[in-house]
Order: sequence, then structure tokens, then C-alpha cells
Amino acid sequence: MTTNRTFTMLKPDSVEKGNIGAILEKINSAGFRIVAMKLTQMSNKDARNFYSIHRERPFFDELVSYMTRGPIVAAVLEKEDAVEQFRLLIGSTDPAAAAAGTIRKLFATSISENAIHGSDTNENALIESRFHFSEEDMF
Ligand code: IDP
Ligand code: MG
Repeated sequence: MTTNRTFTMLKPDSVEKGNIGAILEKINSAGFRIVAMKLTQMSNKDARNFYSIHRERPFFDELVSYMTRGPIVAAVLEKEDAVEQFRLLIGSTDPAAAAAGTIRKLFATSISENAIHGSDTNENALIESRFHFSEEDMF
């Protein structure tokens, strides 16, 4: 995996609200190429592992139950400077603080149900992509 890739999840609230198509349209329009993509549901164990960095946070149990309550869309995306460019596209963690036009501003409900995930570093993009996809599933 090159440093031009990032990892995303359209979280359960986005799938429940029927926002998959609208969010993918924003991602496409911003010039990201889809390298891998699937509809999947995380188990409790998956979510606890994926978010293990937050295990001591007060919102950890809430986060795990939110992320496991229904299907997500997991994807690997490619663009120059993908990690940083994608974080700009999704906006701040709290949609109330997110810039106009960002995916979280447009589609998120709250700081906990915030529509979409984006990796925060190149190293985590690689770890998170491999969590969901094998090398032969990445094009
Ligand atoms: P990020 O998704 O913008 O990188 P992180 O701080 O890594 O934000 O938090 C991971 C996820 O945990 C958030 O996307 C959100 O779903 C949830 N979360 C973060 N902070 C809070 C909080 O203060 N209350 C409830 N949930 C939170
Ligand atoms: Mg994060």
C-alpha cells in the first residue's frame, strides 16, 4: 500500500438513512479512486479491536454498540495526499464544528453518530485497510 491511500467506513447511521449513494458521490466528486469496497457488519470483537486506541474513553461502549448495530460500507480510497485530503472532506469529529460542505456537516447527527470514518495517519490507513481487506481485494 502506498501513502496515497486511506481507509473509510460509512457508519451504520449512513447506511440506515439511505445515504450510501449520496456520500459516495461526494467521495467520487472529490477525486478519490475506489481501491476496495464492501458492505459488511462488524462484530463486537471487531469493533473493540478496531477502536482499541479509545478503549479507556468514556464513550467506548457507546461507540462499539453504534458501530456494530448494522451494516457499514468499508472502503480503501486513493488520491494524492489521501489521508489528509479525506480528513478535510469529512470534516471535524463533531458535525456541529465541521466546515460547510463537509460530509459530516451534511450527513452526521452528532459527535457520536458522525456518519463516516477516515484514517488519521498513513500508518493507520494501512493497518485499517488490512483489518478489512486482503491484498488481493485491493485494486
Ligand atoms: P475521528 O473519527 O474524527 O477520528 P476520534 O476521536 O478518533 O474521531 O473518535 C472515534 C469515533 O468515536 C468518532 O468518530 C465518534 O464516532 C466517536 N466519538 C468521538 N468522540 C466522542 C465523544 O465525545 N462522544 C461520543 N462519541 C465520540
Ligand atoms: Mg480517529
